[in-house]
Amino acid sequence: MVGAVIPDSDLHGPTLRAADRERLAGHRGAVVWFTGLSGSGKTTIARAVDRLLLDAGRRSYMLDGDSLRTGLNRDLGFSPRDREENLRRFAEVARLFADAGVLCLVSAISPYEATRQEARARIGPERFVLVHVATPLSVCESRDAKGLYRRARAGEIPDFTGVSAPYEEPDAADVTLAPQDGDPKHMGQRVVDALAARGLLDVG
Ligand code: ADX
Repeated sequence: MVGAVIPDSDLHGPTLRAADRERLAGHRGAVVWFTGLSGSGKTTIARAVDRLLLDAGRRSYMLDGDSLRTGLNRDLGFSPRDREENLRRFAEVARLFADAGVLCLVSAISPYEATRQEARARIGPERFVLVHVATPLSVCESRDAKGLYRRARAGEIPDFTGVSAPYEEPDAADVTLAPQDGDPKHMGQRVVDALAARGLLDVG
């Protein structure tokens, strides 16, 4: 029967500690944070990672800029202050997923080094993996899947990352992916390999 024996201590502290949940899941709770320009391929690679993890029996969940910005973060725009708040909320939500024993895949431009470092510190460096999708601006702009670069160049979108707002290259990415590293599926596999090498896909 479920819950037949409940230690008294569970009624007074956190009911299940993160370690208990990880044991249940069979792997670590962690955050894989993809940073890079708009159109760099962050979300596509995160989808590949999501699929690979699911097929390997690991629980993962994706949070991406476009989806959070229509809900939780719909009050926020693209000023430096709003981007910082956007990413602070990303980090808080991702941290909860990690506590729940899930491998949380965050995909957001996250253009500031300081904000990425704050996310790493808040979530915990032992369970935070920064993936830099280092697709050059010229490539992102030539793809222009959403037509945003063209509009930004025409002055229709202010503060556009890479055009009229900064993107600070990460100082210390755990994984760096460039176009010559292959297609999104190969890149996804590289990320999964990095997670395995860090011991995040099993409980020790
Ligand atoms: S972040 O800078 O705060 O991390 P986030 O990843 O949530 O950005 O959102 C980026 C997405 O919003 C882009 O992929 C693009 O579709 C859209 N967008 C709209 N306006 C802008 C802008 N001024 N700069 C960058 N992206 C924008």
